[in-house]
Amino acid sequence: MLIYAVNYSIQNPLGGVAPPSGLTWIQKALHESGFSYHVCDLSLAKEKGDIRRFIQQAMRTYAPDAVGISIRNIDTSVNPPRTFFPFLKEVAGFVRLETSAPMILGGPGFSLYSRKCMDIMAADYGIVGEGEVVFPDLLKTLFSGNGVTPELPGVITRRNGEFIEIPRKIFDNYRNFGMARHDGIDYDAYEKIGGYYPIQTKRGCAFNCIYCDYPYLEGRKYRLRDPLVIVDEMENLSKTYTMRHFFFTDSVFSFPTDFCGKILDEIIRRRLDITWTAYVNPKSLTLDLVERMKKSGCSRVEVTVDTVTRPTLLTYQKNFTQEEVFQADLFFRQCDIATYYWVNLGGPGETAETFIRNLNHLDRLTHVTKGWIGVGFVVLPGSPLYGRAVKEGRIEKNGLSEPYLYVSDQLPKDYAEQIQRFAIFHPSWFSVYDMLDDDYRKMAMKIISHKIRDHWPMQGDYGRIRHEKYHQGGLQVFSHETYLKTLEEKQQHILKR
Ligand code: B12
Ligand code: SF4
Repeated sequence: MLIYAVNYSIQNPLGGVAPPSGLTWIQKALHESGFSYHVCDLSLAKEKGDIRRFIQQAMRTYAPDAVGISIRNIDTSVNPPRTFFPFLKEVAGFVRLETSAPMILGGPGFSLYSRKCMDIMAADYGIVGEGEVVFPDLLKTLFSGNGVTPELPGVITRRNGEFIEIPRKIFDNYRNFGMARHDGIDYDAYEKIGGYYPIQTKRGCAFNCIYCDYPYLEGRKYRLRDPLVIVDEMENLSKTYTMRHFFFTDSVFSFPTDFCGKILDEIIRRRLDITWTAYVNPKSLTLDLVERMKKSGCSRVEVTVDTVTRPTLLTYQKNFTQEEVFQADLFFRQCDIATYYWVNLGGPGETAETFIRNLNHLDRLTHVTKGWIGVGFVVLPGSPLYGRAVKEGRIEKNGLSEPYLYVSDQLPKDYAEQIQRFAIFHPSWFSVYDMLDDDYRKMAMKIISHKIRDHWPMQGDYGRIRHEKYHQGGLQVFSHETYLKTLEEKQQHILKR
């Protein structure tokens, strides 16, 4: 049994709909090793009560010999971060009520917080990192019944109450993994909730942005799939189900640019009737590549610039220059590609001066379909920021069992008010602070309940309403402390209801 443990409450268009992409690769590996499997996808549960029902039904129907749980999310990664550990504990509890079969954990969230997950979920085994090779091998060893503790790369388990952890491995033969298997995933249900097929073209990121754990999760060297196989997979999916939308799950889809170009050319050559979106980086973008993006069905790009001043681009260790950010903005405008910008102010090295300069530079971007301003970074195990936070005495070495948010202590006192004012005068920009506005929440609820995939026009409308409201005196800006306090009160109120 493969359980996709994604909290149903964040499976919505604003948080991004994410089908179990890791499990598509696990399915493929199990199939090739001769195992049969069933997927229990908790992210399709609509109500809280469905979680137990989904698990119970799946367990009683299939009586599995082993249960693999895919742990994707650990927290919301916004300010303040909300942890999903209680949800994960609940999932494990429901599984244990049904079976004593070995429980094996994996997934990106697990790879970041393996010990904590093992503890709160009382799991038997976990696999840190990629699962294609190790998961079937672990099952074979367990089912062979010789009682040997499997010494396989990435496996974590306990012996006499102590953790045993075998170092993980990054697999060089990724290119030979071929094509993921999507048969256990209900893409028609995902189509109804505004989903995208997850499709991976490579693993790894050679850059070293300070807050980022993707190189830790996927490796620092690019491992590329065959472009023909990638587009075969896309073509098969688009012919099998009704959904037409793809999300390239690569850390950065646009880099290396020549590899990205080969995939785009193949989609264009086959005239696939699809749309796609992806994380795109300003590094080395050319007008020619952006034109091919448009021609191959790009519906929007997600650009994680994070910061735009020269000093903070350096402290954030971003791999592109300020000039490349503005150049990319121009290309997207020329090709009329919708652009979501992700900015995170208040990270390491941010000062009062760079903070204001950042806002001024954001004002210079000409083609922002939607922009999001976050404050601070959740410190992720495996990221360079982790080491810096330890050095600065913010967190203890090996002491990260709960999400910790890193916010620069040199920000101007009224940074929250400044972000809100910036957004009010730039209707395409939003931030965590909008979440306290009832009109924003209403708009978000409408998007969620009507499953509106392309929701930026509605957000743009809200941006304009917000501007008018502010002028009419119906909208006050507030401090970060007030934000935290009010958010807490609102959440308590919802919990009571
Ligand atoms: C693409 C992506 C997205 C896309 C997904 C689009 C789509 N259609 O799928 C979008 C933008 C929607 C998105 C949204 C969010 N994301 Co995101 N996302 C990613 C990203 C870059 C890739 C995930 C992926 O698909 N990988 C490809 C698959 C093949 O790899 P995999 O899942 O890791 O699976 C492998 C192994 O983990 C393992 N494995 C997986 N399952 C299992 C199960 C078992 C039993 C075993 C043994 C092994 C195993 O084997 C697999 C094959 O090798 C990761 C970062 C990363 N580089 O991993 C973040 C990541 C998963 N996201 C993260 C977060 C937080 C979120 C959001 C909550 C953000 C938010 N506040 O909205 C939302 C949640 C959405 C949701 N509904 O769950 C975090 C989760 C960790 C954490 N801090 O909680 C990550 C790790 C990024 C980070 N900052 O660290 N995301
Ligand atoms: S933020 Fe993007 S470019 Fe930077 S290290 Fe992470 S995945 Fe690579």
